[in-house]
Amino acid sequence: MADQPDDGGVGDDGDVSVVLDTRSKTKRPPLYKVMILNDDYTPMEFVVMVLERFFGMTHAQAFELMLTVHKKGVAVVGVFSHEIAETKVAQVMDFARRHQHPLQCTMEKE
Ligand code: TYC
Repeated sequence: MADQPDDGGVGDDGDVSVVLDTRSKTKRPPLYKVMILNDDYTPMEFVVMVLERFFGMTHAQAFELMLTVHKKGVAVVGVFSHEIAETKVAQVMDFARRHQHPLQCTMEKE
């Protein structure tokens, strides 16, 4: 009885049956850290404005994070899906360029 060779999911009627594994192999989409980098020229107030405008921070939060970047060189300003992260980076880079500041914003897979 148990000695029949495995039909590989193809029964007598030729239909292919597959056992679907419904356990939690659902992949969450990868998240991306958006970071801003320190430089010697972008005014502190401009960085604060960027953090308020594009990352929804209060003035106090923005000022504190700006100081962290100023002192440490870089900081994560938020974590987003790939599409949102790309949009944030583009918005910041465009805003900085239009104001002729060298502020850099990058993203990195978490
Ligand atoms: N270092 C700049 C200055 O002294 C301020 C600054 C902070 C620039 C954060 C960029 O991401 C930055 N004017």
